[in-house]
Order: sequence, then C-alpha cells, then structure tokens
Amino acid sequence: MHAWSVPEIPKLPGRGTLPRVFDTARGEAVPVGSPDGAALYVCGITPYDATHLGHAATYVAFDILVRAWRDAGIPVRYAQNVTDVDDPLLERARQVGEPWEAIAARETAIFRDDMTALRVVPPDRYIGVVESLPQIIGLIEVLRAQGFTYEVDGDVYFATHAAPDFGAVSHADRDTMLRLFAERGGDPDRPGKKDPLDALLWRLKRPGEPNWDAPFGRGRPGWHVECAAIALTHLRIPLDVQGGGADLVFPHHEMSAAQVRAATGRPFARSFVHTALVSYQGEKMSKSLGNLVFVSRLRADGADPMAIRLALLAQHYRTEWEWQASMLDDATRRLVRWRAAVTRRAGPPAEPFLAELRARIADDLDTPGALDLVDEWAATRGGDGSAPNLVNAAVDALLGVRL
Ligand code: 5CA
Ligand code: ZN
Repeated sequence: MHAWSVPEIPKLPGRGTLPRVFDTARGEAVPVGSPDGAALYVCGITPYDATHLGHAATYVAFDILVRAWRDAGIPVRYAQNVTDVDDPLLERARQVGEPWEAIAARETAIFRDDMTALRVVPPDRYIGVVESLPQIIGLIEVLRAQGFTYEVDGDVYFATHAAPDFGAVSHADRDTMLRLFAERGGDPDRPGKKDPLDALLWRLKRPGEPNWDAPFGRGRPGWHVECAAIALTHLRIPLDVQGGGADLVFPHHEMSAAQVRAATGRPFARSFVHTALVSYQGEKMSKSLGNLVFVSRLRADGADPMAIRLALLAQHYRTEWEWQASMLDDATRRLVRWRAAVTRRAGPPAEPFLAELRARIADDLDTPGALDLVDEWAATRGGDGSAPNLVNAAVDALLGVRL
C-alpha cells in the first residue's frame, strides 16, 4: 500500500542523544535503537471509524520517537500494518451492508489524510494484510512444520502452551490473560482447543467471508500472525521497538512475539512500547463503545491540525487521560503564542533551549516537559537575533509542529 507524504523536517545543528523509552516487558525505561539503526513496527489501524483521537495520540507518540532517532543521526526503518481483513471490519461491513473492501479503502484514505495533516512521518513500509497473504501463510507453514500448531475442525491454532517465553511481554497472570483474551478477540471457550489461550492462525472459509487459498484449506488469517509475518518480512528481527496502544499488550503483542520466537528461535523485539489509552466521556475511546472524536471532524470544524497535534503532545504518552474540548482551545492559544514568539526579531539564546528540548524528549518522550520549555522560551525576552528561527526549526523537527 502507499503510505502518505513525508513532511519536511528541518535540519538542526548538532545531534540529539539516543532516546530512553519505557519497555513494558522489562518494566523500566531503557535506551532504544543504536547508532547503527532502529527498526520500528507500530500496529496500524483496523480500517473503520478512523482516525479517532486515541489512534492519533498513539501515532503522534511514535512519531516523536522517529523524530528523536532521526535527530540523533540514527537511520530508522519503520513498518506499520493495516488490518484490512479481520472480524470487527467484516462485522461492520455486514452491519452497514457495504463491501468490506470499500470500507477499508475509504477509512485508510481518511487515516492517510489525517496523518498528513498532523505531520506524522510515514512508515517506510505501509502494509495491508490482503497484500501479505503469501508471507502470512508462509509463517503459519513454518509454525506447522515445527509442531507449534494443531487443528480444531480444520481451523489452525497456535499452541501457546508449547511456546517458549509465553508471558514475557505482559507478565500477566493466567486469570488476567484469560479475561483479556476473551475481551480482545480471542475464543477461550471454543471446544476442542488444547489450551483456552491458544490463538487462531487460520480460519477456514465460512459463508459470506472473504477467503484465500492455502495449503491448509481456503480461509483467512487470524489477527496476531498478521503482524508477526509483516514485521518479519519487512524489518530485521529483533525489532528495536514493537509499539502500539496499551490495549495491545495482551494478547496481541504477547502472541505475535511468541509466534516469531517459535518460528525463528529469536526474540521478536528488544523493547515493547505502549501508549496509554485516551478516554472520552468517562470511558476508553473505542470503536466498540462509539465514544469517538475524529481528527477529520475537528479539522472540518476548523481546527488547525497543529493545534490538534499540540493538544495530544500536552499529554504524556504513558499517562491515561480524557479528551475535553477545552484542550483544543488551550492548544490553539498556545499555538498563537508560539507563532508570535518565533516571529519576534530576537529571543533568548536557542542553543541551551535546544539541548534542553532534546533532553526532555530523550527522557521517555516527555512532551509535556518539552511544551513547557517552549512556553518558557516564548514568554521570555532576549536579544539573540538568530534564536527565533532556530526555535522555530526545533519545534518543527522534534515536535512536528509547524509554526
Ligand atoms: N489493527 C489493530 C492492530 S494490529 C488495531 O488495534 N487497530 S485499531 O484501529 O483498533 O487501533 C489502532 C491503534 O490505535 C493501535 O495501536 C491501538 O492500540 C491504538 N488505540 C486504539 N484505541 C486507542 C485509544 N483510545 N487511545 C490510544 N490508542 C488507541
Ligand atoms: Zn498488530
């Protein structure tokens, strides 16, 4: 699939440092990437009801990481998927009586437009499930050959109980795993499974469902194996970061990591990074609840995309928060202040500002701290004539906010 256009990123003097980010699996902040390069996989949208502010917060957070790596001179390889075949999309298609392909194409187009407007750096590889079937089937074949699968009425399952290190990402206890598996697309109660937590790899053709040819019968892939196969195909393993929202820690990231380790004998990722879920009206913003605020709606209502981006950056990616309309007003006022400040003839010196800004971001992507720094610079008088331009460029390159 094509991604979206690359925003212009100003070059800054000097270099940023290797960022430290919180790794869910180890439970602490660790350096991510290395001077040789960084491989990033971020779980992409299931294309319906896109792009809500929860999605946007997640992709903007990883965009800050991508920008920090680039600023540190680290070459980045970034892949993101589109779950363009899966239960919830097919269910939506049935509900509204529209072909699933049409919904997926339309919603992916909206997502691209929103990401472009928010100046999110696109992944190098933007990959759909439908275009990845040979690789997904290939990975299931490898797992089958190595004895990690079994069948229930012809559907192929991944035997989690046989997988080494299962649980190493989430460290969840079994009751929690069972609860989350049932809540998030799993089928713990299906008769015939060897372990309730075993995950579907391939679902045989059912009436009215899309299906593709495979050595184990016509059908369609399960969810977790899709990301495992796409990451294995397009990036080197281990990834430096496997990322997504906190709703993906278990089962999704646990399962795909287990499948990759089972198939290759290698760890899937060095770090697993998760964004806290954004709420709205007292509940997690989610497609199933329908409490959604869309980026495209805010834009259509006249919001400056840079104000939307600033409103998201005002929250730390690991702290849960609830969207309030007033946040957009605050961000809009902040944008106006910043724009006025960078068009002054002079300001406080930019070099110490830039070093501090880089340090804030390298410290677990502390964007609220970074925004405070810009506020402070904007509110202070100074006589350095080159500072406004440099601050302008730094805010653009590191925070993705074009003033
Ligand atoms: N296609 C799968 C991943 S393979 C999926 O979870 N799609 S999604 O459309 O439901 O979500 C897309 C991304 O946004 C995921 O990384 C998900 O974790 C994240 N996300 C979903 N809801 C929220 C929310 N309320 N707050 C923050 N991030 C969210
Ligand atoms: Zn995924």
